[in-house]
Amino acid sequence: MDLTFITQFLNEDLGIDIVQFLNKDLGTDLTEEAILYILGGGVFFFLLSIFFLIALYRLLAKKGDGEEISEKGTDKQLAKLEKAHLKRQKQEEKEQKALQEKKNEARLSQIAEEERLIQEKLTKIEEERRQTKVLQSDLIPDQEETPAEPASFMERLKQGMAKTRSNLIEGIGGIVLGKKEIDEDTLDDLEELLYTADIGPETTNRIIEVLHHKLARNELNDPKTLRITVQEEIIKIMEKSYPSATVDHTKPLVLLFIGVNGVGKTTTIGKIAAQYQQAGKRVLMGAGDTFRAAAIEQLEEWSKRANSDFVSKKAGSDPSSVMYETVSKAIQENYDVVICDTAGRLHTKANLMEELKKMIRVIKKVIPDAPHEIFLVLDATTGQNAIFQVREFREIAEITGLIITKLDGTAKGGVVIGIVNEFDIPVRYIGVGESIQDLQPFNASEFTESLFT
Ligand SMILES: Nc1nc2c(ncn2[C@@H]2O[C@H](COP(=O)(O)OP(=O)(O)O)[C@@H](O)[C@H]2O)c(=O)[nH]1
Ligand SMILES: [Mg+2]
Repeated sequence: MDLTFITQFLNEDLGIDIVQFLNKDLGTDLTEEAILYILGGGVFFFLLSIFFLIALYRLLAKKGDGEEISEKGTDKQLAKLEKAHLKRQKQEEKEQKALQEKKNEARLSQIAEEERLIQEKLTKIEEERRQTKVLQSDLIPDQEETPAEPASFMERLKQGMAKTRSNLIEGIGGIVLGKKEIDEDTLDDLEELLYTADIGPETTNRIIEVLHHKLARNELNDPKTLRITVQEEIIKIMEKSYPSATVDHTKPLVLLFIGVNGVGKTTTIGKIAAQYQQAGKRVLMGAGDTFRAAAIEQLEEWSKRANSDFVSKKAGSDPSSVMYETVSKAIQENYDVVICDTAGRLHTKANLMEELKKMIRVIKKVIPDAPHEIFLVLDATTGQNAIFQVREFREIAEITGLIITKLDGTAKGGVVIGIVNEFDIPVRYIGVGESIQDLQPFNASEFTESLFT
């Protein structure tokens, strides 16, 4: 191998004469060839060791990398495991939560169901209690019915109207107390009083307007004139008259009673039946309130008390078929008066309308001009609610007369004035108690008298 390039490189490029340096400067005795081999070997070993070092370095580096890589891989795996664990944990939590929610829901609906059952039981108890009360008061002959000295109807009416009267008269007295003359403030106070006396907004406005006119014309100077003007205006309202109703020559005379639950329909039917019977008429009752068995029993008891006959079907039957049977029987057996009871506790107005319309249609099938009277029964103690009921029922049936019950002891008797003023339907009867003689034909002037004296 030609190694002269080494000496050439040392000599020419670095300026070192290696032969001279070794032999002369260091005193060795080496041939140029030997020096060249030594140098060549040196370079060879140098290059070889560099090569080894590089290889070693790379080997170590690779090992390091590997360790790092495998460390990285483990971390990744750990993170993955951690993530999966978290996911599973979350899933479990979610399932646990859903399960708890389901449990809560089930518990809630169980509680709601329990509540509903309790409510149902309470309603049933209340209904039974009420019915027992109604039946007791209706079945057990009333001791008060035959008092030693029976008070006249007018006396009972006055007694019954005592609260309404004192509210109105004492109320007006209180407003004008200590006043020498009447002004707008006085009229405002009076307006409020009339509202609270259940006269109704329309009628109150009518009375107040008249007073305003009088005040403007200087015709309302003192408290006495104010009281007299109110009284006169109420008398004017109550003066409305209608042709007498009962078609005496009609046979059978068919009367249909309508109105909301509890106003006194069945009781009033019993009282009217008793009065017809006392007048020598044969009366047949139809139990059109088929809603509850107790309602049928109540009418049956009244029919016994009133010595009249009675047609019924089992609870839940179609009231129209009861109407049909009652009216047909009345014709066949020559009854003078037919009185039909109805239910007032239907859930919706549409239902009530359809059922009543059907009943009227069925009655007309047997007697085309019947029912000869459709009486709407109103409870005076409900105050202005009675006015709303007239409006509602007027849409359902052609009401021919109103009956206002429970005028005994109520402070809301003023509602009769509102009803007379607002509707062109005659008030035919008023009730002032639970016994037979406590129902009388309505007499407007007697009623007005009961309001002021
Ligand atoms: N104080 C009083 N109670 C009455 C009068 N008319 C009816 N009642 C009572 O009102 C309650 C309901 O009467 P009821 O005839 O069953 O009403 P219906 O649901 O409309 O048939 C009963 O307890 C009756 O005794 C009345 O003029 N004065
Ligand atoms: Mg009834």
